[in-house]
Amino acid sequence: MSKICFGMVTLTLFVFLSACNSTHNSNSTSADSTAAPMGQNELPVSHVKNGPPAVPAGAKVFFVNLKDGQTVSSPVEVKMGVSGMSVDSAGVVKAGSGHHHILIDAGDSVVVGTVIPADAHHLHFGNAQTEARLNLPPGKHRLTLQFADGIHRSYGRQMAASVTVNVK
Ligand SMILES: [Cu+2]
Repeated sequence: MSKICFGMVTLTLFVFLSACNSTHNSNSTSADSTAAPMGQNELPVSHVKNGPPAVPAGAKVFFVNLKDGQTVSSPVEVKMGVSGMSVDSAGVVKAGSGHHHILIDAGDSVVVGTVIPADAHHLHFGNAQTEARLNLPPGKHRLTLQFADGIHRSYGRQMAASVTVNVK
């Protein structure tokens, strides 16, 4: 019982802090140069308001073992690759870091800064996984790798890659 209560308090506090942080960010865009460093979890200023940390130049994601147009059988083994950024568990926003997502028949990227939904078409790999097995029905399917920050905010098109596979 007390554990549950503690959890709820923590969650409430987290939401409260997040809300404060959002408000702070949106109100301080014109005063960023005067903002004092607050700690290592503070989000760096980026090109998107309340968006993820900036993507390092040249960083990208790629399917290690799948090529566009490849015929595969289900369950489909997927190896998820990234270069120029590191893979970490979800929870904390760190510059140059994030985790993988696979979009199944759900477009070629998620708009930068958008929190990626969690449903049957948007899979999160928030334990820093780099491999997955997908059960897919026969036919053509569009698979998209989408990298996002520690709180699931998409890094956008630059950190996305897609292939169409033909499931036997
Ligand atoms: Cu996620």
